[in-house]
Amino acid sequence: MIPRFKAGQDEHQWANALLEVGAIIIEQAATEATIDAFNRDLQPEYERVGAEFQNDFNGYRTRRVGGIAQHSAEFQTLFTHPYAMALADAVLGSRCEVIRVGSTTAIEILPGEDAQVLHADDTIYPKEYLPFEVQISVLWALDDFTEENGATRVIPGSHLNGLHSNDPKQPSYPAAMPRGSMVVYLGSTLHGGGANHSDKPRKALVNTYTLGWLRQEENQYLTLPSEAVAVQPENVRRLLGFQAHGPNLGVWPEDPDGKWFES
Ligand SMILES: O=C(O)CCC(=O)C(=O)O
Ligand SMILES: [Fe+2]
Repeated sequence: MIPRFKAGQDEHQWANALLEVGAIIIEQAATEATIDAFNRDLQPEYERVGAEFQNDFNGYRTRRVGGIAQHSAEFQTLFTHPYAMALADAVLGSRCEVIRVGSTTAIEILPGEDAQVLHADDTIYPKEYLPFEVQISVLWALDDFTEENGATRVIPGSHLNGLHSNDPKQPSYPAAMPRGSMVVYLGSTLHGGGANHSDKPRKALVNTYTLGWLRQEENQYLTLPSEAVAVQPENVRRLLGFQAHGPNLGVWPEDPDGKWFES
């Protein structure tokens, strides 16, 4: 089973549970108002670009939107949520100077979609060189998640299977949870979107956080218009990658404390 916690309770257990089991659920960590406003902002984007990412892996009855920082003022609340930050720090903080985003994706699984293949998100990296956790994913339920409507499925313990394990013989469990909750999983944990057997879409926002010295999955510099970056608060800009990693990596001619961080 996926360990399940309530927002504000037993916080000292969360990181250990995540590292032990590979995934945890934290129920109702965001407010209804945040989720409502986020969903309202994203709706036109699903219509506009949602079908562009359809393929064998993502599915053909799933709509996706990336580069979320430019689409909703509510993004920052979810992206820099203290629970996400604390768990990213607990898993990754000892192996990098700063943590950065990997990707920001809204996912709407439409009725009739099949289950996604179970996979580990960190296979985008050559893990044989990186035999430790390099990222976590924080997936927000933007609708109530049920087994019927395609709640993300997770194989507890699969992060211990070894490199490039994509042999999901162990049982997977649905991350059923009320909207506003998050399921957090390690980069090496097998998981995937569930089949949607209901008659309504199932919406999620998944943000990944990685070691700050790794290449970002979603290239924020080319994805986001600079005006959209400029209006973000400093902590969001930094997390999006607009900062150096220590004194010598990802530097640029202007002083890091100049162009983007002048407040
Ligand atoms: O939509 C979901 O529940 C999970 C999607 C996912 O894991 C992915 O696309 O990498
Ligand atoms: Fe995934």
